[in-house]
Amino acid sequence: MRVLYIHASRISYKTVEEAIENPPDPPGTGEYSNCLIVFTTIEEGDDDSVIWRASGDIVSHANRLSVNCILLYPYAHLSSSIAKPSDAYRLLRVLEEALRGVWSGVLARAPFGWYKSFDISCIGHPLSELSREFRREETVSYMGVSLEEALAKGILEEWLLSRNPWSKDLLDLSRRFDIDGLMGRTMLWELENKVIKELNLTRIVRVEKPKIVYGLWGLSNLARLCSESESSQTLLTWGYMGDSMAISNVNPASLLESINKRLVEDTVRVKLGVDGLNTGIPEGIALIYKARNGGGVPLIIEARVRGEERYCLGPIKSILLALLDSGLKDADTGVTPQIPPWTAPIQVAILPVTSREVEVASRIAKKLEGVGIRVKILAEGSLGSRIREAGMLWVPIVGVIGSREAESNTISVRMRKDPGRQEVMSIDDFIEEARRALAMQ
Ligand code: A3S
Repeated sequence: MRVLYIHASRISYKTVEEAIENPPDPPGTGEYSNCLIVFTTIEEGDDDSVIWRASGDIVSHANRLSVNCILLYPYAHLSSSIAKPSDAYRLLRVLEEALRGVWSGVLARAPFGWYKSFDISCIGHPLSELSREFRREETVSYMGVSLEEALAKGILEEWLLSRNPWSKDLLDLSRRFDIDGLMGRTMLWELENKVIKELNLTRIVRVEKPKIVYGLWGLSNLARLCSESESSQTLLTWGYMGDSMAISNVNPASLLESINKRLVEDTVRVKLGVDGLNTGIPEGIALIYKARNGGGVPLIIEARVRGEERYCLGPIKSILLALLDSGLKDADTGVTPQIPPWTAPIQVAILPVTSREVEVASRIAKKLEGVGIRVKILAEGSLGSRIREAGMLWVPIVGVIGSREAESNTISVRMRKDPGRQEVMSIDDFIEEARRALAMQ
């Protein structure tokens, strides 16, 4: 389906002569002001789901222009593969009904099947001329109707359709955590290893990358991969670290909860199969995490595939981004955001107050690395800016060494999970405390 939008201060038209045998609409004239004219060509293969998607776009454009009228103008000239008149007319009526359900202004439709003369005064601002095309997507439907129709009828929540669940804040945060760089890969490596170990995954299978992994469209892709995968206890992987999902016969909800309980608390259960979302899975449930800005992130699919209970967890990168997202939700309520210490790329930051303490800081860092802890010495800039830098990276443990601590072979420690408490302890006690705090729960 192709449309041409014209924002006109005025349009008038009148039928001149019949363009097809027995046009379905009678001859007539029309005149409208401050109108969004939608020249519409219905193309071969268009179906109701295309119409529902177009209706959403038309209304949002009409609202953006704050016009007081939408004029549907049947127009057979925007495509070289136009639908035959009977199909075109039926779908234009469906479009008119779909718009009537969501548009409160004047809604008009020019007569179908006629040659018409018309006068238009296009306003000429940057959004006053736009063209769009709408294509059929996989026939994903919900409760037996297209997703757009389910949305328009209020049986499906808008945020579940969102394909981009991540807010600007989250994208800024994931850049700060360098999600595609070394820091991010460390976090994904830790998560992937924990998933493989806890779910006892015994094989890794390469699959093609799903087109979309978020929202209901993404769920439909992941569910298809889940149902096609030969057996459970498998890690399906399609790219870099974290581009993978676990297929197991062990329900991963408790694993997800142990990583961060909000990843399960902040989810919506969507029924799959016959009276839910048709995803190629006969029956099941999907847990979709509701992102801070209202998008949908499928995290778990519970399914019955070929008679076997089967669970799909992931993609791992979605889990990591949802982790950061739930941290931002905590920050919204004044709670210090955290990540599981065992995933933190920097687990301990050591801050020598002056250059005189750098040497002792290095000695402590070496001892921590010796027991497998990821540590970084922050020595550049003022102490305040370095404490802020450690906070911006959600570092679980920060140790400060001034001249007093250096002389008494101690360190002043602040645990992120208890920001009010600051404790001076011996280096050996500190190393024991760090090992305990950073152990994988
Ligand atoms: O093609 C003759 C007239 O019949 C209608 N029509 C279509 N409209 C949209 N999509 C299709 N696939 C159509 N097939 C037929 C139109 O009303 C068309 N008339 N000359 C203009 C009227 O200004 C016109 O396209």
